[in-house]
Amino acid sequence: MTGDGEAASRGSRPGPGQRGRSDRQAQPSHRAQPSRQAEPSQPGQPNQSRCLVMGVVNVTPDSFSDGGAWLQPAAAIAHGLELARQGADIIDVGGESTRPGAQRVPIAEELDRVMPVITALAAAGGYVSVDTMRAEVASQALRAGASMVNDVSGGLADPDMAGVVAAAGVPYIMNHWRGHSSDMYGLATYTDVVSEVRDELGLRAKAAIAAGVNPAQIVVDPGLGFAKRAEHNWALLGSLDRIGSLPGFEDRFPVLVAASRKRFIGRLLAGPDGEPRSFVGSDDATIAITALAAAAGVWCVRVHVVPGNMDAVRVAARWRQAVAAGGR
Ligand code: PMM
Repeated sequence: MTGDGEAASRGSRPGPGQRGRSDRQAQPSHRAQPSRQAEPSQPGQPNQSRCLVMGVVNVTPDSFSDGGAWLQPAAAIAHGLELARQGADIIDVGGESTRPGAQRVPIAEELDRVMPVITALAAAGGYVSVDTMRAEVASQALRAGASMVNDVSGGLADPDMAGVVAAAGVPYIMNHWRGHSSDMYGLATYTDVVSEVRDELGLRAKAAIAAGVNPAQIVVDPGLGFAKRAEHNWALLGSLDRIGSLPGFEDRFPVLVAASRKRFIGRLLAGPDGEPRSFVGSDDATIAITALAAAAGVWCVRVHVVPGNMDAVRVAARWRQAVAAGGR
């Protein structure tokens, strides 16, 4: 059980809005709950008293941040179990790199990469998210025990994705996206990035709901690095309070932030020679972003390293509690 006493069995767990899957009228109540004391999470058990921590397992040879490290199933499974042991609330398993310029992986290869890992982690009791743009991969992953779909294309890459999510009644992370990695920087043109990302996410959320997805199961993500340059990423991080409130929706959606090890952090921290900081060398800065994002009320952070980020969300929960108490 979580510190909040939530239902723990897979499939009956509450989604991001903490409501049952049949509650179609329900709107997300995603805000962190500063009035409650943050409690340490248990492996695989989402804990809504603070911002959740999603640990990343990239089963790819070429992800920009950790490509190749977890390509073998045994290594990926061991890594996922370690992230859960460290307290990750969700383990996000993906088999297709989205680094800038990446070409698509054939579906058979994506399935070969992720299915043994998802099957093993779910069987071990982990709360597993499948990071895929393909409806068929999502469908097979959910049948194998995944509890959540993380679609970096927000449903744009595969028109069948929303139907799969709707039928399964699981939480659905919808990332802001404009096109595949092979040409995404050509799409990084904005007049007002925050407004345009909100508008486009709103359209994606409406399309998902029209396909039957329960609005209470939708989580939105500004899509840092996806058709965005550094200045766009920083503008979005500086406006996190606006990301969850989408045009045409009265209530806010929970927000996920995935800044971990992204290039714009390495560039900010470049040395005097202009050389960007390495991906691993950006981990402390990722923790700083996690603390700020969690203090701003985001629902979840997606990270490569759990312990420091877990400390950051616990500090942020206590910080929010103090802010809510108004100095008393
Ligand atoms: N970024 C990556 C992969 N999956 N999922 C969501 N929801 N949001 C993201 O920004 C996101 C993602 C690419 O980063 P990685 O190669 O380090 O996993």
